[in-house]
Amino acid sequence: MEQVGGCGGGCGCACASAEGGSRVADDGLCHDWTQAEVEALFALPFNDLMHAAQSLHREFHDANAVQVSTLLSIKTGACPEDCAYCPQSARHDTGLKAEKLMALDEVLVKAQQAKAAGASRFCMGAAWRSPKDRDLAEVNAMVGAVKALGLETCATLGMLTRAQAQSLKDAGLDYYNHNLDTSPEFYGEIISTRCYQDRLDTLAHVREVGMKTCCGGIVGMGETRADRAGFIRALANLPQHPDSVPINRLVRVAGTPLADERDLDAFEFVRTIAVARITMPTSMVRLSAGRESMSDELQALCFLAGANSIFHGDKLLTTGNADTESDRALFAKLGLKPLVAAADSDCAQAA
Ligand code: SAM
Ligand code: DTB
Ligand code: SF4
Repeated sequence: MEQVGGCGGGCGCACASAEGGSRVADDGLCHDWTQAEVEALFALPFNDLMHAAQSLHREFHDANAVQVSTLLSIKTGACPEDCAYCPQSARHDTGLKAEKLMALDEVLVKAQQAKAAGASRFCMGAAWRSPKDRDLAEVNAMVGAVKALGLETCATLGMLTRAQAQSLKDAGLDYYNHNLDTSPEFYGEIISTRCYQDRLDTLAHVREVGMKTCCGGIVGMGETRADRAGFIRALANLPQHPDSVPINRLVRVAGTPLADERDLDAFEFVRTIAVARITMPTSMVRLSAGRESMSDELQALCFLAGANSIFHGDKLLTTGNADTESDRALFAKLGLKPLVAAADSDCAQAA
């Protein structure tokens, strides 16, 4: 088999660096992928790519366990940002009804339902550029109450200062989701109201206070393969690999600038998952938005490529998700089991 290149072999795969030496950092992982190396992974024959991804996957994870999260939009719509994909931007006429921050007791009912349906993590999303301090106090109360149900907690509230990150951490938040979304080069085509560095700064604040990061992005927005490689490279070269890496396939929403975007080729989507798995071998890779329009066979290929996390529940934030009954049937057909939350890590590492 061709060498997949780049990691020096230290992260457990069959890679050899172009220079011949080990490039493994203190955490045993590689954070210095070149664009050429990541593009070379994308260009591998499909079977070789899948083999490399599945081999690494088995080294670091239980191959048949899938982590299950449920999303809730706790504050919907009227967002001042201009993200071209997003139905919640006030700049796009998507017909979405804006709603204010949900009450704590309503959130708790949803969290209980999610737990009963098998979720181990509950992720609360708000359509904010960044939270105001009085909003954060309410979110902190939600975090504490959801955690008390025995669920892992995750939130995605926009940009955070370090003090805001600390306050969420103190409230018991386990994960903060903040996506890079795409490559640094393509980013300006999609969002103009905040820059890549703003996102990197928020991720740094989250890491600095010791919270786990959930960071990924979207494919199928009209980007090139080089952009997809640049996006994965940006994630893999972060000072710490994100604990969770959500890979979203664009959900096209009428009224957004990307409503008429062409479908991304299904194999290219699977390749993106595989390259994420190879470059970030210990991270949980989430087959995220877009599952509603995927066949069982495509989802199975994504699991084979190393995806080991999903969003479960009828809704994502504002759009539909794969039907819960279909998920149950798919897990049964594939012999997959929901991953039970570990005390301090969601990564079922073999090593
Ligand atoms: N407002 C916060 C922010 O942007 O940081 C948090 C919520 S935002 C909806 C979270 C993520 O959802 C985005 O970064 C994007 O990756 C994803 N997302 C939003 N709309 C999407 C769509 N139509 N298709 C796929 N993913 C989408
Ligand atoms: C992520 O990367 N995907 C989720 C979660 N993080 C918050 C959100 C997907 C949103 C899809 C569009 C919607 O439902 O509004
Ligand atoms: Fe607002 Fe987040 Fe949607 Fe961007 S992705 S418009 S910041 S809710």
